[in-house]
Amino acid sequence: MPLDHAQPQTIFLKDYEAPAFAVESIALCFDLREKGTRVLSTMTVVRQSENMPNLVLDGDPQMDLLSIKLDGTPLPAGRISRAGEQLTIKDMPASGVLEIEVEIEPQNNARLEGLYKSGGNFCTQCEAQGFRNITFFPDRPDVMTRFTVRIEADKAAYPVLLSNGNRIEQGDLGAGRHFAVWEDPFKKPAYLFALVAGDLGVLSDQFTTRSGRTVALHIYAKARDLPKCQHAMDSLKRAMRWDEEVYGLEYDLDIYNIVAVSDFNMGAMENKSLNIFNTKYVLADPQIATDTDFDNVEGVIAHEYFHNWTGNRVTCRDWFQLSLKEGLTVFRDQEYSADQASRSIKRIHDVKTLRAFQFPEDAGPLAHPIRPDSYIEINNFYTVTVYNKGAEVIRMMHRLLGVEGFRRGMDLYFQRHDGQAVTCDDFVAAMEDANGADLGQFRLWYAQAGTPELTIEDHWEESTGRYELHIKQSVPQTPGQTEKAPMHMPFLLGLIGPNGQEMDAELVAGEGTRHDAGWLLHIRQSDNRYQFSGLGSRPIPSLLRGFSAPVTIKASLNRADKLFLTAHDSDPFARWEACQDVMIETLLDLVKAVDAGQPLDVGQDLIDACEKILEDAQSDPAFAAELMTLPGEAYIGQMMDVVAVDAIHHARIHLRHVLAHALESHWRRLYREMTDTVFGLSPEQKSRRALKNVALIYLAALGDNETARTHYAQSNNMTDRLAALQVLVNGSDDAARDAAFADFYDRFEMEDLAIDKWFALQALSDKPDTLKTVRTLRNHSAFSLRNPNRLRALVGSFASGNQLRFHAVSGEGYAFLSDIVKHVDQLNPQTAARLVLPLIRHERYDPVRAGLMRKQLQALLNVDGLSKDVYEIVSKSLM
Ligand code: 0A1
Ligand code: ZN
Repeated sequence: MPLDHAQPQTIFLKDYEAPAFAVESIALCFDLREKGTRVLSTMTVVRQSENMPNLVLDGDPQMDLLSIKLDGTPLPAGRISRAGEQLTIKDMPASGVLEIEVEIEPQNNARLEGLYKSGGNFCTQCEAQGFRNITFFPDRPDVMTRFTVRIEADKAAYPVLLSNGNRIEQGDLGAGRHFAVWEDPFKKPAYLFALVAGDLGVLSDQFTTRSGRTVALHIYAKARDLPKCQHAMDSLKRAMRWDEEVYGLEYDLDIYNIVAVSDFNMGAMENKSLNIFNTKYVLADPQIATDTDFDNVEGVIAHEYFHNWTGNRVTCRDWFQLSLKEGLTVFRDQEYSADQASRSIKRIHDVKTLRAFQFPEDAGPLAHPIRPDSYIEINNFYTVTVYNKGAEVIRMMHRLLGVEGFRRGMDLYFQRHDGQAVTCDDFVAAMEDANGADLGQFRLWYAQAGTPELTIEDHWEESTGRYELHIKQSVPQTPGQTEKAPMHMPFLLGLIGPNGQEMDAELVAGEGTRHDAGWLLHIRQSDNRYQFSGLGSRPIPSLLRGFSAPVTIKASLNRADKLFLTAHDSDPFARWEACQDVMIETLLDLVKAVDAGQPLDVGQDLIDACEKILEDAQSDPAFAAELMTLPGEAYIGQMMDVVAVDAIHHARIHLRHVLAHALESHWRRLYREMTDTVFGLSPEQKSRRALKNVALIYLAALGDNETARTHYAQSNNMTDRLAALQVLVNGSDDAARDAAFADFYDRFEMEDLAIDKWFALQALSDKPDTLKTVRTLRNHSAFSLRNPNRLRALVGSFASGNQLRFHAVSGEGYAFLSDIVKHVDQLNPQTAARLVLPLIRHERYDPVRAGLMRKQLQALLNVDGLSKDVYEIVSKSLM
């Protein structure tokens, strides 16, 4: 049990109570100094509930309370009590003005929550509960108030002073100091408060809304990074336009600021009109950012912008409702990105992310519904479940109600709830009421954890021309939820004839409708039967097109059917899925053969299918690249009862080797044909680069190191450079690898984001001495336990991205990780709790590994002063 939280408290959704007091307005004054910052808060507080005489404010137990006055008079000690995170003011009158002065130490704040320093500048992060580290306040999202913020600071060191809303005053204070006053006209919860003070450059632009208002757009970053901010700016303008066009949503202030900071626990934060971003999601130029980085910047810029309506204008009543804003906003950013380039590739990427991270979470000790019922530390619930499965749940409603129906629901949601803090139920009710729909059963998606499993069988009756699909669903047990009810979900189906065309048919039994994209079947029961008539021959079913529900499938489709779909399905997602399925099947067979010491056979049918893909690759190179990318080792592991760490690696290498040799001439041809002489960022150019770099991987599998060496030497952009390094770091040519890594370091020493890649790639190597390298890099002068990006690059990549070496049977990888977690926890518990995750799924491994993993978890649990963040994760994983 951690000492400083003798009994970490669990918070339950069922205990929710409306706030006893409202805060009508708050004026904050920050006196920023190097050795401590004073914060004076003046708030008007109004009682909401007669039978609650005491006002309870949240505040960090370490915070230095200097003075507290009510209506101008200091409060006597007997009226105040402080216990843990709470400050109680007894017998609060029906309304009053509270003045509270505190002193805080942003210069020593390594948690990166509340007010802290990054790169010499002051910045804040208040979601979820960081505001309580700044001052005493009812720090809960249903307390929304009007903020006025005055910032005073040294003028030379902190020329830029920013907060939310509009700047209404600024000036000099003498003695080298200056001030600015910001006022936010919109009521907001404290988690959306932000402040920045620093020496920053700015890239400025403007946007004219469709109603003709001009919005000033500013991106602040270190002066030397400004040239890397243009892509973020362009993305912001595209996102603003998209939200007007798709949802009729306009920006509501005259100014929109983004600040890039290099020490940040997460990706970015949607503070009202003052987004604070991890540099990773702002800075992009072709020299330091890959094509994927460019796409990520665009996606995150859009995500934070979209929060202005889904999150800020309408916010969450309590933190259990987090998916209300996050699931919805992820869905919106996914759709935005899908509209920018290739919709099908975006969908494939999103599904890969869901399967790689959310499915394991849903099947493990930390499984929780997208609206959790309880938590110890809310920061642990910014999960792929709440975010990405949450987005899938929204996507299913979008599919069930249709584009227009969904839009009607969104309109009603804003009409009803603008300016309010609401629940997931309120959202679903708006969708229902706008469409006269019944989403009663559908609501279970908010309450039940676990990935539903569909088992599908089909039956063809030649004599009647009838085809039947029998779909069974079951929702697995998850911690605390043993009884599950069947869910309502959309299942998109195609019926494909022997000529590869969609077949006409009539649905004669079962619930469903015909759409352009196929049959939209409704699954509601444990047992569902659908019958089609009017078919001239047996169809091949194209199942769960577009991944229309976040489920797993066991179907009776044979390998030939899947390869047929790979060649013919008109739904690109389903084509990719069919191909991956055959690859997985092949890989699992190879794993068995490796284990049994038997000869490894790939199957000519798969090789032929791949050859066909490469012959047709010109029409959509990025799609061919996706098709030819082998499932990752971790994903193969997920398909097994016990993860066969080493055999999986060998099987995958073998499959790549076979496909490389069998299709060598295609790889050489494509590598040549996909090489552009001029670099560009158009979707077509990115698409060709993607295939070229997949070709490079296969060429390297032929033992051709020369191509990667030349590829590195000739690369004029980070996508190519990284692709070459990725190959070299696993290759047999140590001299070439060392030379390339040394060159990379020298070239990018001043570029933190590039150096993160340098750390990450070395941690991802499949070489036997990788852990040794990682240990050495831990002591590298550029490494720091305090910078989350660097930590994730080295330690996160190794532990969560290198199954082979992290799970070395010696257990040394586990010991390394637990040691790091122990140290990081003392600085930054939120990040420590994320780093520890690769240890928690011990039940998936053989007894030796599982025992070694549990040993490290147990050791962590015994650490004195363990944070409740890490405590929650580790203790639940040992239950
Ligand atoms: N709301 C932000 C992400 C975010 C969440 C939590 C944080 O601290 C615990 C920080 C940022 C988003 O969804 O972008
Ligand atoms: Zn978000």
